[in-house]
Order: sequence, then C-alpha cells, then structure tokens
Amino acid sequence: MGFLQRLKDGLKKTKAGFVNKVSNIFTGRTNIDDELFEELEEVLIQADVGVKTTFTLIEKLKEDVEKEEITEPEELMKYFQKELKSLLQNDEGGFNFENDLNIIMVVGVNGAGKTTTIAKIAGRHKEEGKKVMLAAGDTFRAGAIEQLQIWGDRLGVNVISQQEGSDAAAVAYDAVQSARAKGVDLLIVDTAGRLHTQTNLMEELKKVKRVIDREAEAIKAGVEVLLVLDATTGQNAISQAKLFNDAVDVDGVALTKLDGTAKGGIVIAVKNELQIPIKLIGVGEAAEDLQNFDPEEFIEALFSNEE
Ligand SMILES: Nc1nc2c(ncn2[C@@H]2O[C@H](COP(=O)(O)OP(=O)(O)O)[C@@H](O)[C@H]2O)c(=O)[nH]1
Ligand SMILES: [Mg+2]
Repeated sequence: MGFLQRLKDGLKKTKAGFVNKVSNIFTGRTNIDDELFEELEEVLIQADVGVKTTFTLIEKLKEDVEKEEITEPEELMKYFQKELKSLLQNDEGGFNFENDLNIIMVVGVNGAGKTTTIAKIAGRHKEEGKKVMLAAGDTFRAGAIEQLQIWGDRLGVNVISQQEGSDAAAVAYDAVQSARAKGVDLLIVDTAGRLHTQTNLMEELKKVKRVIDREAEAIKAGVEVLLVLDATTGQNAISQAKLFNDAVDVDGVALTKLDGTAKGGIVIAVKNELQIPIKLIGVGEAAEDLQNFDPEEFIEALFSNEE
C-alpha cells in the first residue's frame, strides 16, 4: 500500500464523521446564509477543531464571501479547504537534523504512543543508514524499560538503560556520553509519562532536559523535544500539551492514533491553539503509518473523492 493510500485509510473515520458532514453543509443548500455558518461552527467544534480556531475559520470564510463575492455554497467549500490549508501552513513535517549527533527527547503521558513512535522513528532512520541509539528514560516502570529493549533488539539498535527506579537524568547522561563515544547520529530518549504525580513528573522531565542540554552543548549536538499526543483524547491532549510545553519547551508534536478518531480536527487545534509545529502523524500501528506531516497532503487525503 502506498503512502497516500495509508493516509487516506487512516483518516477514514474523520472523513466519515467530519468531512462528510462539512460537505453536506455546503452541498445541501442553495444560499450562503447564517444557518450555513451556524451548522459549520457546530460541526467544527464537534470535530475538536477548538472554539478559538473555529471562530477564526468562520470569520475568514465570511471575509472570503465578501471579498470574492461568492454566492454559491459549493464554491465556498473550496475556500474552506483553502483556509484549512493556510491554518496548517508553516509546519515543517519530519526532522531536519543538522548536527553530527542529534538528540530527540520524547515526552507525553502514558499510553500516548511514545515508545512505539520512538521505535518507528528509529527504524526509519536506521533504514536510511543512520546510526541510532535509544535511551530507556522511563525508569518508573520495569515494563517500559523492557519494552524499549525488545524494540532495540528487533531493530538492531543499541539501548542504554539502568534498572527500574533509577534516575532518568542519569540514564540520559550515560546515553549522551555513549552516543558520542560510539559515533551515533541519532539518540532518542524515552521518558516517563505517569500523570498521578504530575508535578514530580514535570520536575523530572526538566531535570532530564537540563542534563541533555548541558551535555549536548559541550559537544555541539542538536536537541529537540518531541511531544507525543494521542488524537483520540481530544481537547485533553491540548491541556496536556500546555503542561509539557511549560515544563520543557516542546519543539514539535507527534499526533498518534488519528486512525482511531472521527475528530481529526484536533490537528488544526494543536497547530493553532498551541503554536507548536506538528512533525509527525500516526495513522495506524505499522511502522509505515507514522508519516511526516504535510498539510497539503493531509487536506487532499481528507477531501479527495476516491476511497
Ligand atoms: N491505532 C494506532 N495505535 C497506535 C498508534 N501509535 C501508537 N499506538 C498504540 O498505542 C499503544 C500505546 O503505545 P506506547 O508506545 O506503549 O505508549 P507510551 O506509554 O506513550 O510509551 C500501543 O498499543 C500502540 O501500538 C497509532 O498511530 N495508531
Ligand atoms: Mg512507553
């Protein structure tokens, strides 16, 4: 299956639950009236686009109607897609590594998809011929260390770990040293995501980040923080993102499980309410289902008439 087909398949639920409703609003009437905008507003909010972003979109559409003298609802739908695309612009999908050693610190709550996303990123870069290393920084659960180790074995990638309960910042420190010594191109650091002790978690993550930043600066390694968000958690994902961003300055988001929700509008909310670029989207469990985010392709896949 090709890349675009995977994207389309992964967005099926959103297409059925959101895009088709939007289409019906534009095709099922002859006039552009207040009712059209009210219905659209409702559908957008239901699809997790977020209140603020929904209002922005509606305002822009009303401006388009005036400026372009649009009278046909169906024509306005083209402007709707155009405005969606422009709201998602400036997102550079994927990674742009510029240093000899590049470090990605991966954060997010338990179950968001951190470990699987790490494995997918690692696998992809290994295939491209890069030397990849993983660090088992979720020291809170023995299961998490083991899970990463299994992925490492499967992918043929080194995993730096210590035992359960050890200091995550110490694991990160070891990993950066080892990565440098072994000439690694990409080091990906897993972290804990337990939420019942939120303050402790954020303090721990800050410490890990401080250590990574300090060690990276000394050897001119690149560092970025990737926040993994589960698209099926809707507006919750947005509040989580604010917490993580306050603690560790998030550079990019990986939005997983888009295949599991009809509310793909969350993509637009993440971009606009958080102002954090979406780098990756997950549209399924297979490695190929983690894709670099491309707004153009995303909108095409959503609105295309073909299955
Ligand atoms: N359907 C679907 N499942 C995903 C996706 N990404 C991750 N998962 C699943 O989400 C579950 C939790 O993932 P895990 O990586 O262990 O989360 P962590 O606790 O954040 O490390 C696993 O069963 C993954 O297979 C995705 O894009 N689509
Ligand atoms: Mg994990």
